[in-house]
Amino acid sequence: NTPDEGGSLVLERRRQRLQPPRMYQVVMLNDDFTPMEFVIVVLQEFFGKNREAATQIMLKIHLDGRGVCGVFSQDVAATKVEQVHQAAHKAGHPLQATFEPVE
Ligand code: NFA
Repeated sequence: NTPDEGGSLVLERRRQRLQPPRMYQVVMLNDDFTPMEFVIVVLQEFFGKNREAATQIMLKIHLDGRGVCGVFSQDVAATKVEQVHQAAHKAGHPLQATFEPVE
């Protein structure tokens, strides 16, 4: 390695060490069957939203096709998605959620 490459490697390692953990947004998808009230309750129970915020997010999903429910570390985001799927399946609704990295 040239001295210049060695310097770049040090800078790269410093940059990587300083990165905060990647965050993931849980995205809920619209469908034609899940009742609006069920979505509002899910947003309150699993995402800590109050009634007003939950209603706004639900309507955003209804109108735009998708909406962000919250931003979490990867393991927490995966758990939230699983909780939504379990609650929806138990109630017989097709409500879907997924998570994706922010940025
Ligand atoms: N589109 C659903 C309805 O009209 C409501 C809904 C909103 C479903 C957000 C899923 C997500 N009953």
